[in-house]
Amino acid sequence: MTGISESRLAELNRTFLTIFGLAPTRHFQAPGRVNLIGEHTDYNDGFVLPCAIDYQTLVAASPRTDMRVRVVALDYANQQDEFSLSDEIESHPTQLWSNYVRGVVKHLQLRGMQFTGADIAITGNVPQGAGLSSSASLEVAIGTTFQQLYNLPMTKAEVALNGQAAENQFVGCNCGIMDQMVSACGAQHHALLLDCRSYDTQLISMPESLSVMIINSNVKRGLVDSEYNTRRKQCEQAADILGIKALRDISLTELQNKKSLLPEVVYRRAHHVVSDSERTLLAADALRNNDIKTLSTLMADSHVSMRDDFEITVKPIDYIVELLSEYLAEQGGVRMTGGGFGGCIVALMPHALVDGAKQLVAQHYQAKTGIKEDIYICKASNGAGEL
Ligand code: GAF
Repeated sequence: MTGISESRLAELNRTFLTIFGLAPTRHFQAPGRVNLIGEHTDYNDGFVLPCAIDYQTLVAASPRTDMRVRVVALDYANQQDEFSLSDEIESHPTQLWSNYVRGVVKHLQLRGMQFTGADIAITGNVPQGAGLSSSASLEVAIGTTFQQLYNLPMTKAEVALNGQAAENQFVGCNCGIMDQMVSACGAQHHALLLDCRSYDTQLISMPESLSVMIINSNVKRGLVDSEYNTRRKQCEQAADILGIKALRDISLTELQNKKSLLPEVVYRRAHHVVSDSERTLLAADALRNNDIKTLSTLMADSHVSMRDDFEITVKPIDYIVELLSEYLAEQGGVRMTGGGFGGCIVALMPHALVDGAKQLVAQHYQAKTGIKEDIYICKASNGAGEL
């Protein structure tokens, strides 16, 4: 299923009415994302090329006047949370989902935004823990809800930055800005080329001839946070040794010339980041020009770089990428997408190849790995907004 179904929306409204006693006044959505290329480049001030997808977090909401926020999460067995805007907002001791809401609201307050409360019901269909940014979509959905209910003076990019601040400082995950930014600023039929230093964005039209397929390897993403933080530190170490602010500030050729300055592993980490950021700009051009052969090569190189230099892929994912790249034979592109250590593969391919690709994965993946995949065919979609 893509998009949120009418029946889920009706269930959201019913639950809101049952818990809060009145029907909601407004509805907002924020999408998950798939990154086409440029992985782990965002926190190095580099370039990324994600698109928002038609899997979303959906919020029903009404404003309140008594400085209270009440929330119910349909996808967590209708668990509830309630907190006061007059007291310091602290972490919820047991409900992780609540902390995304609390963190976003707290950071809105820290930005000096004025509002007097809300009743909120949340549901969604972004697969969780799959590397498709269900957390970022929740942060952006909550940020958008308050921005819209109270007409807060914030741009979409500021809603995204607020979500990232909540995730970094309240939830405690040191992510970059890509996921929140595309969830806030994505556009239908387009990928978003984002400069993660200036936050400049360009919409890149997706060729109509291509389907966006996401294959969820269903490999449990173990050690994600600790490995993510280790990669960040290695990138910072490389920048320190090279005497630059961030890996954004060196070209691939310069990096290669300075190889001997860096410990071997740190060099490979930097090599991935610098080369993937350069590939991202080339991929944006290839998409613009409908040059699928070049796109295919860039996505293949990106995968090899994540596998060998950044070491964030796992065997089952490498296997699916191999299967599909052989099948697509340069008529499309395929690579792992997202933070890594499990999660999803993204493949762009002519519509006519979709059924064959599904069959191929269904035939071989489970037999080889013992794990059953899920496949989503997505549409590049609009960023957050009112329904
Ligand atoms: C995760 C992070 F949240 C992003 O900021 C980004 O670094 C990505 O991993 C890797 O490209 O999704």
